[in-house]
Formats: sequence, C-alpha cells, structure tokens
Amino acid sequence: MTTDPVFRLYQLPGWGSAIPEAQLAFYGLGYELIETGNVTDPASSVAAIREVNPLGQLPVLDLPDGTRMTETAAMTLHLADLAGSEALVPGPKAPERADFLRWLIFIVANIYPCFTFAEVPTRYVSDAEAGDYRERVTEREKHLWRVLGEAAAARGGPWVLGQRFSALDIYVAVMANWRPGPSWFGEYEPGLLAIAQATAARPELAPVFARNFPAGAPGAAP
Ligand SMILES: N[C@@H](CCC(=O)N[C@@H](CS)C(=O)NCC(=O)O)C(=O)O
Repeated sequence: MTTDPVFRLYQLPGWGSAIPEAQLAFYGLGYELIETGNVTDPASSVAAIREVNPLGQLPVLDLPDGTRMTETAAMTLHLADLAGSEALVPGPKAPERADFLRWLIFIVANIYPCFTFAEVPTRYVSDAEAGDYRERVTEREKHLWRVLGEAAAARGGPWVLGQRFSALDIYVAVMANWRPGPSWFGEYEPGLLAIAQATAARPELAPVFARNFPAGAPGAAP
C-alpha cells in the first residue's frame, strides 16, 4: 500500500499556523501537525523552532518534496498553485486578483507585524516603556484594521473581496481572535467580525477553527 506524501506543519493551536492549516484542510491536502510550544516563551521549545526557522517564528511548513517554507503569504500562494485551485487565491485573470494581492501583502506586511512587535515588547523597548509601547502598537493595528474594514465594506460583503471568498477571509478569521480582540471588532469593525464568524463556520473549515479556537468563533458568547 502506498500513502500520499504529506505536508508537515509546525504549529501551535490558535497561532498563525491556523492560516495554512485552514488552507491545507480546505484543499484536502494531507498534513501532519508538529506542535512547537509557545515560541515567545524562552522556557518553552524556542530552541526547537529555531532549528527549522532562524526567526523562531510559526508557522513553518515542510512540503512533501522536503522544501521548507516560512511566511504565510508565500504558503498561501504556493498551496493554491500546488492544489491547482483558484478557490482561495484568485488567478491572474480574475478581476479580484490585484485587490487580493494588495490586501494579502497589506495584512502580512502591516497588520501581522503589530502582533509580533507587541507580543514581547521588551525585545524593542525597556521594561518601563513596555506597557505604553504595546498600547501604541495596538492603536496602530486598530487603524490598519479600519483601513481593511473600509475597503471590505466598500465591496459590499459578505467577504473581504465582496462576493468572492478567499484566503483573506481566513486571515481575518484567525487574526480577529488576537489583539485588539473580538469585542473590539464587534464594536468598531462588525463587518470584519461577521466575515471572521462566517469563515470559521464554513463546513470545510469549521473543524480547523474548532481545533485552534476551542472557545468558539471570534465574538461568540463565552
Ligand atoms: N511574516 C510571518 C509572521 C509570523 C509570525 O509573526 N508568527 C508569530 C506567531 S503567530 C510568531 O512566531 N511570533 C514569535 C516571534 O516573532 O518570535 C508570516 O506571515 O508567517
């Protein structure tokens, strides 16, 4: 008996690895999960993740041919190519393609680093400045979410790109669980929260979201 080669995803439930995990599940690609521990906690398995990613960041994805990838945006584009599918990534001729690429890079280049920078503030500022620094980074992040929320609202929903579901919705559904948190989204960006909830409820993605966020969809009643 032969078995299909599988992807190996270095991950921690609820962290950014949920983004490629959701895509692997969506495409029906076989994958194994390798838990790394809390990569921001020196007492956890930071050393192990540094062996597979010099930045010590999640996620890391090993492809069946042995190639090792970091960076969720790169994974998003490559998995779509490998799956031969435009279901999550509009193809070169699709009318949503340019917007898709714009907002994909906007999320990973602008929004995602806010989590990274504020997660361990003392990497960048002194202990005394850490609280204020985290607050300022979070304020910046709220502004960035508003920019994305406005663009999504202009397209009329129900997804970031309007009528067309895409990997952008998966990013929103994962990240809406993080700072500034689901209640902030509910108050200031209800459109993005609705996208997050509808994405997490999609039958092909619901098991991945349930595994990563056992408390339920972002904004769900506790
Ligand atoms: N640009 C990276 C960002 C990855 C990232 O920041 N991951 C977080 C976890 S969600 C992390 O590993 N943080 C630990 C650190 O930066 O030390 C991507 O899109 O994959």
